[in-house]
Amino acid sequence: MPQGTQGVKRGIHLMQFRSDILIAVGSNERSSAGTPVETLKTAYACVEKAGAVIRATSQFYNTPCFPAGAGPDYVNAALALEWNATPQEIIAQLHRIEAELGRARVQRWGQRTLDLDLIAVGDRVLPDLPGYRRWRDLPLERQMKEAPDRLILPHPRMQDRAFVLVPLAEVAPDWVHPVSGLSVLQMRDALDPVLRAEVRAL
Ligand code: PH2
Ligand code: MG
Ligand code: MG
Repeated sequence: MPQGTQGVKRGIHLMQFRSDILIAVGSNERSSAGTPVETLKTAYACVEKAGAVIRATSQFYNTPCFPAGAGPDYVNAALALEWNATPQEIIAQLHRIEAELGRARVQRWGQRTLDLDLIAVGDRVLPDLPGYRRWRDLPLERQMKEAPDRLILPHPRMQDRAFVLVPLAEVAPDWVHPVSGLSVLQMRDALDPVLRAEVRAL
C-alpha cells in the first residue's frame, strides 16, 4: 500500500508499538462461519484483511467456561500481531469483526460466538497507571457487574486466566508485563496447576 503523507508523518511515532500486539480469542457458540474453530479461523482472516500481520498463532484449546456453569466450554487461542495502528483503532477493528461474525452482547460472560480481546500493545499502560490499577484490583463481584467504558491495557484480568495465559505462552512467552514486571511464562506458572490443567489442546 502506498504511504500517504499522513502515513509518513505518523511512521516514527508508530514504530514504538508496531509489534507485540497480543490478542486472546475465544468462542463457545456456533456463528455464521460455523463451529467455534471455524469462527476463529475466519476471524484470523478478517484481522489480516484489516491490516494486521499475524506473527504467531497458538494451538486451539478447549477450556471450561468461566465462571463455571455460565455456558458451554470455550475454544480459546492467542495471536501475536504486528499492526500499524493505534490501540483505539485496533479495538475498533476487533469489535467490528466480532459484530460481523454475529456476536450479540447479550449477557456478560455468557455465550459468545466470537470474543477478540486485546491483551497488550507492547508495554503501553492505558488509560494511565492509576486507571489500570483500579480495574486490575476490582473485586470479583464488581467485575461481574461493571465493564470499563474505555480501553484498559494490559487486559486487567490477564494474570488471572489460564485460558488466556496458556495459549499466550506459545506466542509470546517472553513478553513482560509493564506493571508487574512478570513474563507471560512467569504469570502462567504462577497459576493454580488445577486451573492450568483444565486448558487442553484440541
Ligand atoms: N471469555 C469470557 C467469559 N468466560 N471462559 C473461557 N473459558 N474462555 C473465555 O474466553 C471466556 C470465558 C468473556 O470474555
Ligand atoms: Mg471481549
Ligand atoms: Mg473475553
